[in-house]
Amino acid sequence: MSETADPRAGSGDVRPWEPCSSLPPVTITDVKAICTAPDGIRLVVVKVETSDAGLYGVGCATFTQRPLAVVAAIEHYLKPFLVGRDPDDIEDIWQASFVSSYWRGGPVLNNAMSGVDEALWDIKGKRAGMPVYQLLGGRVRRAADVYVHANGRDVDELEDRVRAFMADGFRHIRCQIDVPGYATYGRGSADPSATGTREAAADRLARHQNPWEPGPYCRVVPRMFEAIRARVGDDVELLHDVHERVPPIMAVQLAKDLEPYRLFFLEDVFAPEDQEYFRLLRPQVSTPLAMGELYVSQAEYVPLIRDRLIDFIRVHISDIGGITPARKLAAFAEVLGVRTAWHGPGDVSPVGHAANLHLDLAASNFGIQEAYLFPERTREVFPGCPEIRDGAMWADDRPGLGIDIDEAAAAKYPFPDHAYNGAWPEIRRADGTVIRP
Ligand code: GCO
Ligand code: MG
Repeated sequence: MSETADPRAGSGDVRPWEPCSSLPPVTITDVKAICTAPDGIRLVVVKVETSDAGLYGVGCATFTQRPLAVVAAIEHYLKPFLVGRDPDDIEDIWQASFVSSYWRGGPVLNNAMSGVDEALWDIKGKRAGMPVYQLLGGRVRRAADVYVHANGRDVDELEDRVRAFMADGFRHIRCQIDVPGYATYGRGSADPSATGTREAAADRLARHQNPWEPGPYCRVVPRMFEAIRARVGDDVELLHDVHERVPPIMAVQLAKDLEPYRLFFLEDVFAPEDQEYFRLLRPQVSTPLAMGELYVSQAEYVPLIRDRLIDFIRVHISDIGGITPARKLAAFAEVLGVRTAWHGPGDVSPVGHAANLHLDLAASNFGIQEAYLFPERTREVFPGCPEIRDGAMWADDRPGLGIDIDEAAAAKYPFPDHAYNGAWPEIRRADGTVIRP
């Protein structure tokens, strides 16, 4: 290989192959972490810049409970490791980055890698002149059906929210309800539009000071679905997130109690540490089961997919390292009849939602896409934020991921100066025992 032929000469890069000859050679010149919180939720996005002026990519690296640790992993380790490399070498860069820390994996390092990985897919699409879903095999559907979050202090308020979403064309609706006197998961602020304000954060923190008890929760939820299903009928898909909080045997009973209400899926009935209980639950109920937002490697999914113990994988894509591992996991799941339901709350950046969408459009085993209705100030920071209408998320034919970040607008929304820097406030049982959030 002649030294002059390789534009990376001297970069210390030891790959034994030439850059792609059908495209002008280009190298990575910068890897930047951009922090912004337009909705009061800490988001981290990576921007990979190249030697081709104007050619850059963006990727989601959002781990909202430890964002600054992800920024350090990006700036101190991935940036020096990647500058000078060929952005076309997505798989090689992912594999080399993964083992470069020797002790590898985990949400911090995976989120840092995801920001780079998604940005490289964005760049490859731009260089190829096509959207990422085309690089993944092309569309198999016109849009990705989504589910949205309805919650209420009581069944009447919840019914109002469900009916409002149904009137807006949504066909899949997650239902969560207060358990009076307890700090229950899934209750956004009283006013959803206030989600990102300091008052809402204080409100959430205050509510989290309440205790939480599994007994009252396990009694309220079946009554909620009995009432909601009776009031809104069968022509809407209802979902629920247990959020890993219930002792496993009580979760088994809860899943059985919910069977008559024909949920689209029941999520996180167990904590990752208790996943072997799926072998006890699976033969007892036909309620579809969704699991996995807390997993931080493909390997954790293997027994659940291999043995068909779940129906949907709930991958927070940046937590396992980006599009590159996610598309392989989706393919493995397809072989075993398990569907995708990529994690998509407010603490996945709009760039991450765009990555979800491109995978959704190209996967034959697509199940459902979780959506977050970003407010206008967030959409201002992220031009090209995927459009949601008629109960689905839509992509257009723009090359790459089809989304950008306006760095000036992002700078208008620094991380909140909140005491916990994004960590989840602890939640305790009535006797003071701290529990999983
Ligand atoms: C979901 C998740 C989220 C998580 C949040 C943690 O199903 O969307 O459970 O609501 O709680 O992403 O930061
Ligand atoms: Mg969840």
